[in-house]
Amino acid sequence: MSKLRSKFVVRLLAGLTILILTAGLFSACGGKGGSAAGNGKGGLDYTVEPGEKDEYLGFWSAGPFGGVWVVGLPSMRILREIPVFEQRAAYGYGFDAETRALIEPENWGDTHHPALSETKGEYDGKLLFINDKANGKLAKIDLRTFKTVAITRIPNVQGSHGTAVDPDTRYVFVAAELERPANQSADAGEPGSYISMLSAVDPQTMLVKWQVLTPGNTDMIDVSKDGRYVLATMYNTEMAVTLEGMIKADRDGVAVIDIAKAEEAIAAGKYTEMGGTKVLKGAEVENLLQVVPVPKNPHGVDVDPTGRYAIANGKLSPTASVIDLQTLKVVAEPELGAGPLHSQFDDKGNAYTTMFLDSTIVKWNIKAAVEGKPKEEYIVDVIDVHYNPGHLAAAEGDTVSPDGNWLVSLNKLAKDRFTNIGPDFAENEQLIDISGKKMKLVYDMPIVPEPHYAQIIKADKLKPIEVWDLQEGALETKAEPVAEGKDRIERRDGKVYIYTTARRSEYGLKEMRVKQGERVVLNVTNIETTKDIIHGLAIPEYGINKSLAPGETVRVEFTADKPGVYWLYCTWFCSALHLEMRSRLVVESS
Ligand code: K7E
Ligand code: CUA
Ligand code: CA
Repeated sequence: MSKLRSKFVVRLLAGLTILILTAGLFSACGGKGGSAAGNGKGGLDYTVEPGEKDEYLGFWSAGPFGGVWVVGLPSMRILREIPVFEQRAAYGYGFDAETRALIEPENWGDTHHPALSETKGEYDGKLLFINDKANGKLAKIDLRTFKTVAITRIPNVQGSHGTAVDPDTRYVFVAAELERPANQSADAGEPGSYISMLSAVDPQTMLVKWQVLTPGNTDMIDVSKDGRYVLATMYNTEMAVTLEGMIKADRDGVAVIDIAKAEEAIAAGKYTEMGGTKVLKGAEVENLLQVVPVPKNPHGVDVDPTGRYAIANGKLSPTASVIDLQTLKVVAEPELGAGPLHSQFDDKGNAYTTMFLDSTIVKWNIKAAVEGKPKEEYIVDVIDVHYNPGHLAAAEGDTVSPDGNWLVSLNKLAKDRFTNIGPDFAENEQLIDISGKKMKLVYDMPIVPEPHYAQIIKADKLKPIEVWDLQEGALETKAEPVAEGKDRIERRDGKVYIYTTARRSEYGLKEMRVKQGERVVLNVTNIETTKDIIHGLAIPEYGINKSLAPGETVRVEFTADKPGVYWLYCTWFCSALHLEMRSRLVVESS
């Protein structure tokens, strides 16, 4: 018997002993399997009983749904959507001047990469950033309210793609995947003259502080754990415009940009102005940008929790490239399987890499690979997923201390996993227990297409509000809170100001009488102080549709150009008399 096999037998026996012991434990206490200890088959329990709460929250990019799904883990229950780049009636998002200004003119987006804010390399639960690949935008979401509070258009780029923060959220970095001519007003120009760049955005002001031109398209990015480098894979170092051209070179590269050097160069005025921002030519500023060659057309690049290594995935090569961040040299190219795309990490020195073509996740030991150990030793385990995984997301996975318990495989194809729903299939998110040596698939969660990446944070790091403070709840739409009993209509400065309240089951004003042609400012406060009592207000004929959480005030403006009677009605089922909750807008013909 080979040494390896005898080792395996020893492990098997050890495993069996543990199994027998734990089985004994559960039969002794006679429970359902214990909540933390296991579900009776070894491993973690993923059941979250009715009434129980999830330990983690996952923020899923919703792809062309233009927003974010919030998912509880390990239950994999969808808890809400955060609308970002697209109007969403349920939340009244994009139905007032302020939120409409955020999403217009496109009113759609393609979100890929959520990036939670960090402090000292840990998710701090304050902010969430997400890109819009379609329209070159970046959004900021406040995690106290789960609302989109800012959207920035990144100048000079098409396809803002990879998105990442540094360990103290000094910047949000955004890659520009799709190259284009430097001057869009000129004719198409020679493809060789197209540009791509990496943008550094200030998380507070959401202004682009600087951009760095790169010698290839920037695709996926990550930041080193010491905040020194931002790294970007470039699959098109050829700067070609055809598929054949993009896969011509044997090696492409990872651009490594020194953040402090960029700041120095900006301070020293070594930039050119382009599209209103300061642009550094990566190749011309000394020590600003280095390219680490990796096998052709890499995709994901992920820095390991220790900060020592960055893993670039081969996509067209069956290998990952381990880049030593002290020397910026590739120190190992472990062979993993077909189509490696993205990596995540646990707390034990292992990486988990998706194999798009093999439909597997490979768990491998970084140290063993760097030490040049044989494949049987650095590959710890391989699990089948269903099917064709893109990203994967581990609990606290991009921090300096991943939790090493849960991993989700975000599979692009579901094929035979769910009931037929016509030719547009669901995608499949699979929950995997990574607490043991062997990965264990525990749950399939169908989801509408198509998420790309997700980040998973300990839920107790977030401190969301439940009931708005009256003043703060009026800020978003520049409204004025209306106190109970202060319902009124005022005419001044050529406008009609309607102030009213909403509570179960009535609006303060039963009737709102205006004259045809008058400009109306409607200001409504939900004066409830009980959590989860949400009211809506819709006057469809005037394009009005808002929702009001307890304590929230909204302001909408319209011109009463159509005479007649229009009911303002409540769109959230708030009480037994919800249907009766309405107020009459009477527009008297002039
Ligand atoms: Cu889908 Cu990160 Cu946009 Cu890879 S990207 S799969
Ligand atoms: Cu208020 Cu329904
Ligand atoms: Ca290439």
